[in-house]
Amino acid sequence: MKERLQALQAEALTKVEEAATLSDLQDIRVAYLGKKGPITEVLRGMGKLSKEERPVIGELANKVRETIANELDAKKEKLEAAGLEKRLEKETLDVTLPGRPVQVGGPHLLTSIVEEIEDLFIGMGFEIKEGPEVETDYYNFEALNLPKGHPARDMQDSFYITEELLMRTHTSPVQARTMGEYKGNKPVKMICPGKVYRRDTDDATHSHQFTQVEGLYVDKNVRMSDLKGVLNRFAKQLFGEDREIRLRPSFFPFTEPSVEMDISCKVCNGEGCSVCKGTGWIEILGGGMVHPRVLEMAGYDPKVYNGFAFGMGPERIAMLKYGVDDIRHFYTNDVRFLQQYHKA
Ligand code: 2NM
Repeated sequence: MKERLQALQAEALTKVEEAATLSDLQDIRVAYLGKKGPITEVLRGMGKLSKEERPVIGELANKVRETIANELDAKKEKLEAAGLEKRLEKETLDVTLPGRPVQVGGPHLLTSIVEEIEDLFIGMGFEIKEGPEVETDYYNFEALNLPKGHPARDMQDSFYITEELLMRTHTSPVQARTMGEYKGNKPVKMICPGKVYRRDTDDATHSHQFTQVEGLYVDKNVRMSDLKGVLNRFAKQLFGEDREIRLRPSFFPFTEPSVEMDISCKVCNGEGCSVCKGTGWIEILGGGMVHPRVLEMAGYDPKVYNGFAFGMGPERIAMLKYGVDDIRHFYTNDVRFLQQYHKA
């Protein structure tokens, strides 16, 4: 029996030695140490042994069992360590590789232009004012010297919500509201950027929704030359110090006299080209001296106060400054267009 146990131990240890996988080891464990294994069988047959032999064989059987178990455990640890080593080798990570570039967003070109215009006027002492996009008929038309039946009301075909409410067709109602707020007894120096709406068919130069920035300066002794000075600074700062401006007479219901402002064409430097249609000048905004009726309706005495106002379209300004050929690029949000204007 002793020889049988020793042979079993030798046999088991050889198999452990040769085992290549964890599942081999499990098979060996079941085969030798399991309930139906040979060692259990030997122990079962101990009843037939003499009183002297029994403890000796018992002790040996336990030792054999323990030796095999220890070897199985040791080999298991070895296989596991080798497996881990192999996996780590396969999964090596080169931390020195350059990272994949992350797509970083940035402000929309229109946002950048509006902010540039805002900063420029803040620098000249204007405050920024906002107002509702759904306006009353009164503030959008009436208070701006556009009474019912005025042809300009049909001209700017509007999105009406009710008889009295519409999507604002310009940002001037914000100025009418501000003048009303200041109750006709303190100066107003403001610009109002924002979205406006007109019933137009969209094409390369028209959009039913677009952006405006309008300015207003009301005080005692405000003159046309003040308007010219402010607009000259604006044009040079935005388009380049080498640009010239000129004012041409025009007409708006809310200003008298009214003007339109051109800047000298940067493409041909005034020589005449396709961008300026041979004139050497490009129209960029309109303005004038606030109509006495507009001041009066807002509560300002036109004999004491006067003012200038102007309005521009940031889309048009951005198109001229960056050579954008279609206003719809601002709204279709093709990242290939938008990304060109993200500053580094
Ligand atoms: C323009 C042209 C001329 C203008 C007038 C006013 C207000 F509220 F003071 F009457 N705001 N904006 C104005 C005047 C706007 O845009 C081409």
